[in-house]
Amino acid sequence: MTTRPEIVLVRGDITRQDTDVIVNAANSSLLGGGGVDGAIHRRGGPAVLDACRTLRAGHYGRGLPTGQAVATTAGNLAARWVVHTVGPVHSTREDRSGLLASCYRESLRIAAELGAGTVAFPAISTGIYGWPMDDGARIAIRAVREAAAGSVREVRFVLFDQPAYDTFAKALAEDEATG
Ligand code: AR6
Repeated sequence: MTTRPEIVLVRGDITRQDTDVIVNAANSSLLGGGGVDGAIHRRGGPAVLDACRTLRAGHYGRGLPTGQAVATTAGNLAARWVVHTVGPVHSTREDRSGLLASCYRESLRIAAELGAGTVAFPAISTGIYGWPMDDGARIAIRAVREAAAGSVREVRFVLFDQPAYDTFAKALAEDEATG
């Protein structure tokens, strides 16, 4: 029997989470940036960047494609691993929601491969990549509900401010209502 992970919403800073995995909203270079990415590298320290550089020197020589995910050490963070994923830049001309769902699905697949019990996600693509929060929240919750999560018993969405938290709470309630 596979049990679905519990979805938990918290308002806070993802770099402060004590989950086994924290997910980074990275870019395909894997070499850092602003937003969540900058905060994770700052608090995780050089071990995270070193691990990313090693990935770039090996299998990910061309970078990590949008919608995919890869794990590294979490360095000085409380988490055991960082799973880096690359969200799509929002577009009004093209539907990229499948790529955004893939970020959540692939991150959970990697977390389960590691045997992680708890995973913290930021609202991927809803910052610098411009995704509207309500749509980003709906896609995130649906993707997590539908994913094969293996060992993962808790998925924690870490929302940076109250409007983001409220938007996720509404999307979660609506998703539960529609089954
Ligand atoms: N904890 C939790 N959520 C946060 C934090 C934090 N410490 N900091 C920001 N957020 P973003 P993206 C929220 O821009 O849109 C980077 O330069 C933020 O309010 O971090 O996927 C990468 O290198 C927003 O709701 O990620 C890429 O180039 C959400 O996290 C690019 O940004 C995601 O915002 C990725 O852009």
